Amino acid sequence: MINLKDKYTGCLLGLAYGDAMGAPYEGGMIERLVWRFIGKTADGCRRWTDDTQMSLDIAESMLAKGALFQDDLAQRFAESYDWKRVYGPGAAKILKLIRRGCSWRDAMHSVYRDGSFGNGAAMRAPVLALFFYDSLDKLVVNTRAASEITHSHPVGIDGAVLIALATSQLLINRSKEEVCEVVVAHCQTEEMRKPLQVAVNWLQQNNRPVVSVVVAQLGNGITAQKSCVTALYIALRFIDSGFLDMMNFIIDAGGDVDTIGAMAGSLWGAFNGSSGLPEFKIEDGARIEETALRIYSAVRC
Ligand code: R7I
Ligand code: MG
Ligand code: MG
Repeated sequence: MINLKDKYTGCLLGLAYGDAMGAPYEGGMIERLVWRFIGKTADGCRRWTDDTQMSLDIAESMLAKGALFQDDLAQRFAESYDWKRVYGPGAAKILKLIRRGCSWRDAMHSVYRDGSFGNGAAMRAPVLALFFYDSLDKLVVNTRAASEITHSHPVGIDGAVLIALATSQLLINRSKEEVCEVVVAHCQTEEMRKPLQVAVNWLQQNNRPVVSVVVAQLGNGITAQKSCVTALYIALRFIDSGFLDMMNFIIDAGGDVDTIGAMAGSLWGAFNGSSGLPEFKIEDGARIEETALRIYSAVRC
């Protein structure tokens, strides 16, 4: 049986591995070319992107404050913003506004009137499960609060809640069926319910469609609707296989590879622990592991 401490580091490192392994495949020709030049540290470690950065921001804010404070978190998101981490276009605008002194409550509606339904809240949601894995209610409330700063659209929030809940259930060794039950019970939007039903049916019937069918039915895009269920489905399908088998499937699926990789990577790591992860030279690996252990100590004492 994998111990909880190993699952904490597995979850956060799994997120960063999925992000860093997927990043070279994200975007068009120009983005990929730029990433060839900036995607590695001087000592050959693979860099991660906004997915990991915003997860670390949440962890550091909550560890410093002892709870989730939206004002502090918004400030940290804004201070960490760096174009080299390839943020989503709407999120980048919001964070730059906050940096210039605009309140996050005003900034969050400045790009999309109803808030963003991008997958930017979901990609950073697994870390919330590390804080609240033992209370579904607290996990939902805090995930919503952490999402709202940049993604107040109901679909953006629904995707984040889905990923946070699934992470929490895998941390406590729930079966695929139990994970699906919890996420279906909490799903609030039709946009998320539709692909979720498809994925649940595939998992129940042990139907293993080829990658093109997965992409056609569940999506591989930058919106929550087109990526969160995809990541959940792939993580559950590969939960008893190797991390690299899962990542190869995600790379073949294409699209928003770093973010589907980050979400699926954290789910896989939450179940299998860091001892199941492959050897991989990643930027700031020690810091990521230490952050997970600090959360573990804060939650368990
Ligand atoms: O969601 P977000 O932070 O992007 C995250 C993605 C991940 O792939 C990261 O790795 C990074 O590369 O970016 O950024 P947003 O800009 O808020 O949302 C992403 C995209 O979703 C937008 O650029 C739009 O294409 C789409 N989108 C919307 N389109 C129309 N109307 C999000 N909300 C809306 C909307 O309300
Ligand atoms: Mg990214
Ligand atoms: Mg991405």
